[in-house]
Amino acid sequence: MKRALITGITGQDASYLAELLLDKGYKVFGTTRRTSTVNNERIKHIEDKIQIIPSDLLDQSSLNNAILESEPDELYNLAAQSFVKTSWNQPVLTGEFTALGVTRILEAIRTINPKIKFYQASSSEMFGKVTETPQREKTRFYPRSPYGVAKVYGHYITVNYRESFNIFACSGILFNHESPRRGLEFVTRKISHGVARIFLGKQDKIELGDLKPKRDWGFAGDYVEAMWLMLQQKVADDYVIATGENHSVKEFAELAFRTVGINDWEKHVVSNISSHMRPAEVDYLIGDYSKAKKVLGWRPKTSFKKLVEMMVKADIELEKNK
Ligand code: NDP
Ligand code: GDR
Repeated sequence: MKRALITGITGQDASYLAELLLDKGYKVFGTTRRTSTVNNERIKHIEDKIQIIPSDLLDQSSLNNAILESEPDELYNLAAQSFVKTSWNQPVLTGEFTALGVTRILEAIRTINPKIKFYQASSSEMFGKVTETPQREKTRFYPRSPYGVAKVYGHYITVNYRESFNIFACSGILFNHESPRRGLEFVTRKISHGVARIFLGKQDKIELGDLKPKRDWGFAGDYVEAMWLMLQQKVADDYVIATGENHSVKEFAELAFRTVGINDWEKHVVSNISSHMRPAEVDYLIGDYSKAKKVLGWRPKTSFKKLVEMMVKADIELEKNK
């Protein structure tokens, strides 16, 4: 039985990855940081099948201990301060978690068991103000937020430990991926949740920021399979994971409203650009996943329309039962 350790087990991606690994017969361990209230919503349905280990990205000994306790064959580093907007309010902490946290884990692997295969959750935010379209593995990074900068560090330290110490370390450069388990502060879930509540007569408007930015949005459940595939290869490498299609925030909102039969959607959306302004914006992302398709045999399975419908339907069910 293979063993896997996932950092940030309470997060969106970790919940899907844990399901996938359990289905494949893995023994799954996950780390949680200490919080004053338990935050296990996303993994409630599998809680009895996984083993939780307390550990924080800031605390080296807790990371060492997580590895000593779980003895993993594969380690997936999904923990991070992952909200781009917050990274301007907490730039140093974002660097500590999202950048230096990666080095702490790699150091733990290097000193405890360098045979552990490592996955780093890199991001399309590293491309930021894009220098090439579509973005691929060799596209120059131009991050636009403390989060993006921290992810660039995490990416290069992963490459560096692979080249310096021969650790099997992969970096998955994942474009935005969403699901009904997405945090409510991200724009897609904010929209699907707001649309559900408007449909049920519980609210009238959603306040958003700029509706123009475009993202390459995929389904998180499809993307965790790519993470696993990367660690099953003979050689460690880096891959872009995306759908190859992008849409604006406006298109997402329009489709979400149409899903519930509301066509005059603009009546329900307030675009308050100044109060949601980011000091620097990422306007346009679209990924080229041809390397992942060729080497990993991976491709996205869920269309944009299906994703939007899935999220709105799930939020209607959630809000109906409240
Ligand atoms: P989430 O925000 O849903 O989950 C992040 C996880 O990290 C949570 O479990 C959180 O714990 C944990 N965490 C935060 N800070 C610490 C810390 N100091 N020590 C230990 N754990 C911590 O993110 P996603 O699931 O969406 O993303 C997973 C990873 O992939 C992240 O690294 C993200 O940056 C990256 N990524 C995500 C993309 C996306 O579109 N979803 C795209 C590209 C990259 P808690 O619940 O306690 O807050
Ligand atoms: P992003 O996701 O920054 O791409 O990072 P987010 O959903 O926060 O923003 C996407 C775009 O929508 C615009 N926007 C709004 N965003 C939010 N959150 N709330 C609003 O009301 C709103 N109105 C417009 C934003 O300005 C932006 O242009 C996500 C995270 O999961 C990262 O961790 C991950 O690395 C990247 O995706 C790839």
